[in-house]
Amino acid sequence: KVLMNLLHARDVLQGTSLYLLLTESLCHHGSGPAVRDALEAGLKIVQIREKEMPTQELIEHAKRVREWTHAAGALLIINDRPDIALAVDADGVHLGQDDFPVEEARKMLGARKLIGLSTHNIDQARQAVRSGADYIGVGPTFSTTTKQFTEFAGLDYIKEVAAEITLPWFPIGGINAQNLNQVLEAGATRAAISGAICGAEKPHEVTQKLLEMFAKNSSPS
Ligand code: TZP
Ligand code: MG
Repeated sequence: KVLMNLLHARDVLQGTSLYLLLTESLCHHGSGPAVRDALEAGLKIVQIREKEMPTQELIEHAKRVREWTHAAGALLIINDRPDIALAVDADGVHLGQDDFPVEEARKMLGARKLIGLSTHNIDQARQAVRSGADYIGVGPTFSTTTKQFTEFAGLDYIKEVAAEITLPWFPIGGINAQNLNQVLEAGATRAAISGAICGAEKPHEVTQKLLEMFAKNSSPS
């Protein structure tokens, strides 16, 4: 069963193009309706990203999203918190450069959980591969109000990653249905998106549109 889970989570990750970062405060109609809508449209990976939510509330929230993602055959990743990923039996954790080091998180989570790492330049991407991360975030691509940055990695960083990184990787930062084609043209086959889905009037429609754009481009490899 452990091996099955391991294979399953990595298979879903390999086959997935669209990654949703779910944040309550960005959601037009609340995060529950947004994520259920997106899952119904075919989303296969969700990250709960709540920087301010008290721990107990976060656990209850994550347990609900865990049920919905399980029902949809989708992965659940928790931002920043390996402890909560374990508590709710999420599929993994997403870490930033200043969070738990990947090696330490791996000791806590074991081989069967996924660990993602945000990277902002090619040296960090290479280091992420060496650290044993399962996938990387690549950004920020465009300007965004979801997170404050001083520097943009832009489309050039996507091109660098496309040329040499073989782990699954997700461009992130200000990506939406209007600019996704630029990201795909730069060599990406996947993307991580928050505001454009959570904040949409109709998250189902936007998710469907984004998934169609990926499908037209090529399948993730
Ligand atoms: N890391 C890099 S950009 C970003 C994070 C968490 C925010 C992504 O959100 P949006 O709304 O898709 O720009
Ligand atoms: Mg973090």
